[in-house]
Amino acid sequence: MTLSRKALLLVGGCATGSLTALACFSERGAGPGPSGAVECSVPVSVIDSMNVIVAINNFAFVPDSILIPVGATVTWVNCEPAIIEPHTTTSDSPGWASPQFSAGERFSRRFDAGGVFSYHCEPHPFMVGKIVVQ
Ligand SMILES: [Cu+2]
Repeated sequence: MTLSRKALLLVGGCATGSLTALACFSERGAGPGPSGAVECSVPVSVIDSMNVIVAINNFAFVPDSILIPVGATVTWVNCEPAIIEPHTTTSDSPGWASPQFSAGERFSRRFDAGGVFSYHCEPHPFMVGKIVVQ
């Protein structure tokens, strides 16, 4: 019992800190990736049913489309190398607009209503994504 409780606490910790989240990514790693892949190259990490990570990597949201339950929180983690300029996550319709965040940083938003939410990166309009909340 003690062991499983500790494991649960660790999982919870993954949702609360960007550095921890990155560590979780590599722990859960998808095995060997393409050479030059950044540390958190796992496309998405469902920490629990209410916490989902979208990676920003190579000027793309990965995955670019996700389905989440109402009330879930999406955390975008900038997985780019440090030399890459910062990104944003900005809803196409009024909704949310993150500040620019650099490599290793993150931005979270909770989705309390159902719907389809398209978003983009402000400095790089070709970076687009979609969140379906059901
Ligand atoms: Cu961008």
